[in-house]
Amino acid sequence: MIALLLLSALLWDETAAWGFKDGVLHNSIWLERAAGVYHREARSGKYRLTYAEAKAVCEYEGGHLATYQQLEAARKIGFHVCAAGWMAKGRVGYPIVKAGANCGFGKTGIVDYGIRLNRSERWDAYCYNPNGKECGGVFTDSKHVFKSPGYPNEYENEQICYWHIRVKYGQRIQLQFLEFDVEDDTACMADFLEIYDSYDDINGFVGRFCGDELPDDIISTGNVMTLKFLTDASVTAGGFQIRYTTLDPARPGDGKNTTSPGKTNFLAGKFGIM
Ligand SMILES: [Ca+2]
Repeated sequence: MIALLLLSALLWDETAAWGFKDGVLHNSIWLERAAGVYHREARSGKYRLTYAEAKAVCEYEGGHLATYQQLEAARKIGFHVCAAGWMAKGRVGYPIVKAGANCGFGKTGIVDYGIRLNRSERWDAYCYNPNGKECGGVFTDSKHVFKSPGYPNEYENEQICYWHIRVKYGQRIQLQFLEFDVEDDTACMADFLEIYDSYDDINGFVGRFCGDELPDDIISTGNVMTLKFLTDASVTAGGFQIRYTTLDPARPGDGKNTTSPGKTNFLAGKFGIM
């Protein structure tokens, strides 16, 4: 009994460690997702999570570490990640859809490292949470409307959402803000939405937005974009709806005209991710 209490105290500590601290949300970052399974790595980078930390990462948002079967189900609908992560019961592996020389030893399937005896080894995490809040994810459709979690109700405190957009190679992404109301402060330190002209929240920073003024349209340079929404521990607001559509540069007029009243931020340069 005492051991159980100690264990739950330890787990609680681990979970709390992934919450807010000094006004900064220490959490892992959102990566790919399919069939309720998603891949997470520590904010400090790849292969930094012990088994207990990986468990805490998943449980922080109401999920748990994915089982081998759940990872395989996700793989079957296209979940392909070239990074080993913890699964349930201390197993480590990663899902490969497309065989490649640099990843998965040229095979497809779950690359299985087996059940690890040393739970202090550091890997990424594969979480399972089919009922997760509509907060983040990977989108490949030609258009979609993102809503802040809970919209049209106010968003909650201590949220962190990553929306990654990846459209066809050669296409660009146009973001149009339909509704926008995020707790206002001078430097957008409390709650904010950040836009990145890349597939992560490190490169291609476009802007940080808060308040209730509708930002201008934003058009990507390439076929990927990332939106990151982060809220602090107090004061919420109405939230937002943002529509993205794809632009095909080959089609005359696309990328030039805009249906929005504001000016369009056409990002310079061009790159793509297949
Ligand atoms: Ca707030």
